[in-house]
Parts: sequence; structure tokens; C-alpha cells
Amino acid sequence: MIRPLLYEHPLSPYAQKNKIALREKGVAFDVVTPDGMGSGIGGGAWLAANPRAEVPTLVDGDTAVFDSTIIQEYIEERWPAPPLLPEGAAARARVRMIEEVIDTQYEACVWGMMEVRVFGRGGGAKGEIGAALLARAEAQIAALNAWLERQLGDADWFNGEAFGWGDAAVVPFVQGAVGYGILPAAGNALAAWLARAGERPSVAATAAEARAAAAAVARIVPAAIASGAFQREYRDHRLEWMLRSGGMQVVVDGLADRTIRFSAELG
Ligand SMILES: N[C@@H](CCC(=O)N[C@@H](CS)C(=O)NCC(=O)O)C(=O)O
Repeated sequence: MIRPLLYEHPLSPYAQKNKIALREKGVAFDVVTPDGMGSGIGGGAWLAANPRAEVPTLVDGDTAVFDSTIIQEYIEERWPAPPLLPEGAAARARVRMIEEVIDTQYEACVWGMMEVRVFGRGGGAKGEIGAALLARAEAQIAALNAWLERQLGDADWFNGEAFGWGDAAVVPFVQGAVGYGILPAAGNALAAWLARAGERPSVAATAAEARAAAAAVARIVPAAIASGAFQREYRDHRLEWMLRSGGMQVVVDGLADRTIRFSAELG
């Protein structure tokens, strides 16, 4: 059997969600980080598979699927065992709503922190705008962590009785915030869940890849920014986050110096 191929970047929480699902199901897969990712000029087989030029993109034989949520649906239907969705329409709607909040609102905050800390937006962490953006992101993530804790309630897993869809949808993003020093309060239910989830081989392997990539990215990013190689994609919820969190000038400056772009126009 030809192994499915996942175009990804180890730091992409969306791709991590899909890798956790594939690993939970014991599906052997290959990974490629596309050349040109983050520059807006990626091409080749990746662009043929995903005209949006985003990761994750899954290629399984003749089938190409983009968008992590749609990929997750594909994985669940293509490799049904073990099931990752909980039983019942209400429980499935609940984990899908959690995923939607995480993919849009939570991710935007962690991404915003990266824009300031790694890409130096708003003058970086010490700049007036940068520091204000970081403070907003920290407050928003704390509120979202409290919301997540309420979703968890007394359960061990967001999915219910067993690790599944709901947990894979949350763990990469909460770990991303932890990477920027924003932890669930020690001893609370979310912190206990995070520790439990981190012990699963699927999550541990995926997180180890992200840590290795973070170290590599930190080494190459300053030179890459200086060379103009990055043109960051400010798409939907990310753009909204930047505008409403006080980063209007960041967007204006980034468009002027071409370090910011919008999503690809299809056609
Ligand atoms: N809604 C998409 C979002 C995917 C996304 O935003 N991917 C980012 C990386 S985390 C990307 O590929 N950006 C393209 C770029 O930066 O060039 C999904 O769930 O897969």
C-alpha cells in the first residue's frame, strides 16, 4: 500500500492535529515540509494538491485533501478504527464546536504571540505595540483556558471517556501557548488533562517534532526575515485578531514592506 503523504510544518498546530489522529489510528505516513512555505511562492506538487498553498495537506493515492478539519474527517472515514469521534450526535457536535473555537480564536492568539516574539511585529516584545499585543494575547488565552476547563468539566478527556477527536483538536494549541510561557494554572483540571494527554505516544511524538523544529526555526528566522524570504499570510481570524488587538499599524507596515500577504486567490 502507498503510504499517505502529509504536507506539513512540525510547528503548525493544524498539522499536529492530523498527525496525532494518524498516529492514534496506527496509519504509517510520510511527511514533507514544502519548499517556499511561508513565502507565498510555494509551488510544485504541493500547490497542485492545495491551491491555497497551506499546510496541512494530505495526499492519499489520487485523493488530495486540504484544511485540517476536513482532513480529520477524511482520516476518520478512511481509517475508521479506532474511532476518534465520540458516540452520538450531541457529543460529536460538542467536540466539533470545541475544535472550531480552538482553530479560530485560540490559534489566533498563539499566532499573534509568534508574530511579535519571532517575527518582531510591533517592535517585538519590547516595542510599545508589540508589548500591548502580547498582553492582549495573554489575557485572551487565559480566558480561553478557563472556557476549556468548563468544557472539560469532570471528564478525563474532551472527547469524554477516552482520548479522541476533542483532545487532538485542543492539545497542539494549548501546548503552543505553553511554548510562550502561558500555562494552565498549576493543579487545575486543564493542567492535569495536558499532562495526561502529553503521555500519549501520538502526542509525545508530535510535540517532540515541534520542539525540534522550534529550535531550528529560531536559528534561521532572523536571516530569513532580513533576506525578505517571509511574507506571512494574514488570513481571516488571524487578520481579525491583529486588527482588534491593537495591531492595525502592524498590518499597514507589513503590507507596505511586503512582509504580509493575504490568502491566495483561486482561479
Ligand atoms: N484552516 C486551515 C488553516 C491552515 C493554516 O493556516 N496553515 C498555515 C500554517 S499553520 C499555512 O500553511 N500558512 C501558509 C503560509 O504561511 O505560507 C486548516 O485548518 O488547515
